[in-house]
Amino acid sequence: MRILILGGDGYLGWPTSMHFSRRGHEVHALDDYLRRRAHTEAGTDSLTPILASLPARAKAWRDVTGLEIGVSEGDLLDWEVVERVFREFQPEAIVHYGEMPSAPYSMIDREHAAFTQTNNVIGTLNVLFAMAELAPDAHLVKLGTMGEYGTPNIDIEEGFITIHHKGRSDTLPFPKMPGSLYHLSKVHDSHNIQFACRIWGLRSTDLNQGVVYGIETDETTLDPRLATRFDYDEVFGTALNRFCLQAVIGHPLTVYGRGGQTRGYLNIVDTLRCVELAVLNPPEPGEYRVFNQFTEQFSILDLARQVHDAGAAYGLPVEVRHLDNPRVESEEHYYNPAHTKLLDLGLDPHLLSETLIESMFSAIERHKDRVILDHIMPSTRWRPPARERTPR
Ligand code: USQ
Repeated sequence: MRILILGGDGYLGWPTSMHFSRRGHEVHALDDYLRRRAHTEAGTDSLTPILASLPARAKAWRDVTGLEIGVSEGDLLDWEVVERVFREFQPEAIVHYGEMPSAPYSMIDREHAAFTQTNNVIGTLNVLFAMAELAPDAHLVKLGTMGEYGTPNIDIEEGFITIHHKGRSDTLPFPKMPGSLYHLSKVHDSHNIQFACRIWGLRSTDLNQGVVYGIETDETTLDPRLATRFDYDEVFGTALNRFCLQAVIGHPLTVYGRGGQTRGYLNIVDTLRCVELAVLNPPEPGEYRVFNQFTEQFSILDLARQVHDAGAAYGLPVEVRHLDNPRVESEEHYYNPAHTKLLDLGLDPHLLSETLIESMFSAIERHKDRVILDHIMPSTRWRPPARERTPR
């Protein structure tokens, strides 16, 4: 199959490109290096050293495996780029990771919020128009997020809920109450994608993914040049990856608030398998479907305790520290989202166990001299500090 990977230079996009290439698909990866630029501006970097560009990564892939990954460097906001890639590559499936992925980044200030929403919403709109005009039979596999739902006090369904209201009923999109302007950008995308399916007859799978952890996949370990990035800073690093790195370098684990915040989590190798299952089992034309993509749920404190215990077994003394929560979110809440559709398609989850945490420790240890300490503690706050009231 011809598979276009948008955001093909990222933490998930690059391993996904290699995963499909190795399984005999024709892969083309597009990226504008947004994340690399954001790191350069902030003075942060990936823990793992990664090659300097997509062409360099594709060359390393060819050297190691003899396989080709086509690459383009360009921005989804640039219609000429999008049109050219769709016209020349004629994708049958599009895996769309090509967005600004960080909740804290979107909450830094007005400029970062506007950039996040413009970049994500308009980029995706361009993809939808390119599909409608140039690849109407293609299947869009879009990376959404579990955070679109927020933490409602009822069970979360996979995308839709049947509502009985004043004697009538209908199946409607599940209500969304996201917790950041980044998560909101994905809600806006979901509405636009569903519209394009309903009105233009496109087909799409929206993968509402939980928080991903892990550092290695079957392909990244073939050669050091094929490594994927690993972020641990407060803006781009996600909870479990940050905790594992903090344990290795002897930094207290940064639990925000009471730590009862519960989210769905999955291993990076399961992300690749979920995306593959979605691509290989496309919906009908006109269909918009949603899969909740995670394998287990944990509270932040559960995770911190697991890292603490794995650290003890590994010989790392780990301290768990509760910080003032920089975010505005519930620290104790009900959480019970459905996640059966990917299991029904054949997902065989890699569950978190001490062995996996220990294997993350050893992968992190190899690069611990690269850690930039200044960017581990959170500094982005959801609410500006309360202003002093000036007496009248
Ligand atoms: N948290 C801590 N300590 C930390 C980092 C995070 O307690 O050092 C807490 C946060 O307060 C939050 C939870 O851990 O309650 C998850 O935070 P996160 O930074 O790991 O993940 P999040 O901001 O939700 O975003 C990440 C990805 C995003 C994806 C999302 C899936 O960056 O791209 O959409 O996970 S989900 O969380 O299901 O919405």
